[in-house]
Amino acid sequence: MSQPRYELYYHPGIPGRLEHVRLLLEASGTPYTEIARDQKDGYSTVQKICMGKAPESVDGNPPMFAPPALRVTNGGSGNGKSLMISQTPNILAYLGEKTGMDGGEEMKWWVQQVALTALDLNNEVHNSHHPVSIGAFYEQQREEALRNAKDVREMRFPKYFGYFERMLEWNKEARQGKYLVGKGLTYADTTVWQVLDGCFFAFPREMEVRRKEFPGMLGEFYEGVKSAKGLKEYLASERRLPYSMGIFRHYPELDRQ
Ligand SMILES: N[C@@H](CCC(=O)N[C@@H](CS)C(=O)NCC(=O)O)C(=O)O
Repeated sequence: MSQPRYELYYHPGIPGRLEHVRLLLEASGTPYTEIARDQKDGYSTVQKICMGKAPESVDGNPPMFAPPALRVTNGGSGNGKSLMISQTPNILAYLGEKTGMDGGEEMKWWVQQVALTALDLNNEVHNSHHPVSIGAFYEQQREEALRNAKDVREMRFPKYFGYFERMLEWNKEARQGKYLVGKGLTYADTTVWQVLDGCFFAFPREMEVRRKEFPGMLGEFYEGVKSAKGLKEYLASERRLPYSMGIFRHYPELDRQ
């Protein structure tokens, strides 16, 4: 039986939400291609299928709301057609199960719970620079962004980081795990790691202070995941895109003053 083929649909130049999916695949050593980066005119295919008013459906799959999306061929559906799904946590749950990055039957709901929490923080950080309108420029909502980013840094960071830190302690106590859930690396770890890494880029001053407050999470855990098998090589490669004008943006005025 042939291996499933994983194709990712996303914007070509930013880590964005697809980075959570890339990290899962890279950490598990699973091959994939990116339509917008690996195919000539691939981005117009992404736009046709995932964006716009009337996105095209593929192989009878339902229409996509927005990128990222995953297309699986040879997935064992038995009907010879591909499966196409969107929504970051949905893609993570699907691939987590296929690659063993979901912690297995006993742990998978907790893995998903932690990843969903990290994605909530992901959204809050995005909204810190776009608190009024996703469609408008940052400069048009700068005043509100200053207020919102302060709230995210001062009120929300301690709540999220405290929870992740408690997860680490719980997992260490319950099963001597060095990651968040269970014995090995799961997509809970890669998803949390990506959000923390984005926060280090967006709010370097704030994160330097928080590192001292949450040394387990922002020190040991953060460094440990960074050097995990598969991720270390990926993070040093050209496949890892730099942050720019995506979810994580560095506006010095939004950082701790
Ligand atoms: N909740 C969705 C959000 C998807 C989303 O906002 N995608 C962005 C890029 S990160 C996009 O390209 N949106 C285009 C649009 O909304 O038209 C997910 O997690 O996948």
